Parts: sequence; C-alpha cells; structure tokens
Amino acid sequence: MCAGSVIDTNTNNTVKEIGVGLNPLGVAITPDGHFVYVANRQPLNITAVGNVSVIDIGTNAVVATVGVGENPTGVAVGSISGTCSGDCNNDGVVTVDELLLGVNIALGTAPLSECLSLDANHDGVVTVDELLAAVNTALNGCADA
Ligand SMILES: [Ca+2]
Ligand SMILES: [Ca+2]
Repeated sequence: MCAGSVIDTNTNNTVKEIGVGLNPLGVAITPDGHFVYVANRQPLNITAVGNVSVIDIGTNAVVATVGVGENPTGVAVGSISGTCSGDCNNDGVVTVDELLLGVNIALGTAPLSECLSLDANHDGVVTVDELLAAVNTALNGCADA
C-alpha cells in the first residue's frame, strides 16, 4: 500500500498521510470539494486489476475502494452542479426508486455516495427537507431538464 499526503496549502506542510492502493497516479477532486478520487495503478511491472480510492476530505479517510480495469493511470470526476435534488443517476428525472433510495440514505441504511444530489447543503446528511426537495423535483421536474 502507498500513501497520499494531505498538504496544508497555507503552510505547504504535510499534515497527514492516507493509505491508498499501490502506485497511485491519478488524482481528482469532486466539484463540491468533498471527495478525492485516486487511481491506483497497482504493480508497475505487470498487468494487474487496479482500483480507485475514494477519500472523504472532511475526515481525510478512505471511505471506499472501487475496483476498476487493469492499470488505471488517471481519474476524472464530472460536475454535479446543475443536477436536481434526488436525481441520483443524473438522467434529468427523479424516480420513485430514487426517492426510496433517498429515504434509505436518510435512515442510514444506504450510503450517501449512492445519491450525492440529495445532500443539497453538502453536510453529509440527508434531512427531511432535502427529501421533500427531491419529492418536489419528482413531481415538478428538474429545473434544467
Ligand atoms: Ca434519475
Ligand atoms: Ca444535507
């Protein structure tokens, strides 16, 4: 396992090292600044299945490791700005299944990572008000759809 360093941009000092996969090469930050994705290439001299580490910036901890194809060298994340509340798959429509997923996220029985658009204020919690906003977009459509 290798480590990624968290650097304080004010002092340019390393404040923490976070264990990720072997040979981390690509790094991307979500537009909302909540998560860092690191592409872990794995052993450099052989073809191997790689993975991507997902780091929560709020806690500086790896919250998920996602298996991907062989030897990933880069990673990119799309913007969630412009999506509507509760549109988990970003298709411009909020379905009943997405609302049910939102309820499960609010209850803690599903991870927020399955539908980040529900968390309008990016505090890591889906509230009743945020669920109601998703119901509203289910009924009235997404503003940008
Ligand atoms: Ca949808
Ligand atoms: Ca919230």
